[in-house]
Amino acid sequence: LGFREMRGPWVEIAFWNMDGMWIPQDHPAREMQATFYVARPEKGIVRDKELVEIVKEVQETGGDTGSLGWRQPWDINLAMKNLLRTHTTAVTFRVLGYFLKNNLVKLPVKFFSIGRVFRNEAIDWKHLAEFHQVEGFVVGENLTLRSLMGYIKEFYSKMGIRKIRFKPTYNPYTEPSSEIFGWHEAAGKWVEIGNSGLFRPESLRPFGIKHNVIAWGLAVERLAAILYEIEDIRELIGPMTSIDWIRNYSLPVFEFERE
Ligand code: FB9
Repeated sequence: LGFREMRGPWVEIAFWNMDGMWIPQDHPAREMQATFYVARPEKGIVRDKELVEIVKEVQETGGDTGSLGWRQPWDINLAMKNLLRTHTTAVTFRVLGYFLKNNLVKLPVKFFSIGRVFRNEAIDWKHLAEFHQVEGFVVGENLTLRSLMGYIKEFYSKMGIRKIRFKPTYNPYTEPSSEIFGWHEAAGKWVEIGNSGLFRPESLRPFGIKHNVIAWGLAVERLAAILYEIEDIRELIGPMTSIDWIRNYSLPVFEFERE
């Protein structure tokens, strides 16, 4: 689909994992029971002081975005805390902060990432403390919710999923936001196969981006669990995984549409 791959660090600064995309400092995702914080070194740095200034403004008052902001004091110390990234959207904002803020790329810009993310969640047959997130984003002229839906349909059709539905949802950094559902023939039911949205002006303003930015994400382990008909996600990653299965697995027989 003409996307370039982007990568980022597993140990991230809260600034890139949350503050830069306008997640408020009292958001539940920040709490210990959702995020792994690093004790040593406890803090990181963001060299772009001007960017930090604008993020503070937009967090507190909305700055000149027309938004009211979160109307609470923004503490830079919280934003400099080191943590294990909870989503690869942190990579997206590093790329927005570097390539787009410094006009190093011309539009349309299409990047994707596939990387490990960490959530301090209870481990069970469906949840792991770490999984691989896939994320794609596009910055371009006149992108709309329809463009996002179009990209998502094209993306999943490459994996043989053609019947797709969109259900409104909430993310602190996107509005509108939509859960993505795919019709799973074998299971005879609609399965939630991802999440998506248009980044908020408050999330884009600090990076000087005036264009709409569309993005979506999913979990590789969920995809693999359905494709390989695996009940317990712990069979896919972690101590319960059988090395023989990993070594001898063959790709499921679903045809990627060859160009
Ligand atoms: O992957 C998910 N489901 C899925 C994906 C593919 C699949 O393959 C089948 C062959 C068709 C089957 C299932 N989900 C996202 C949906 C649910 O499983 C959800 O309950 C769990 N989600 C994870 C996070 O859980 C806390 C999956 C993970 C997830 C959720 C959101 C994003 C990424 C991964 C995102 C995002 C995003 C949104 C807006 C802008 C940028 C990124």
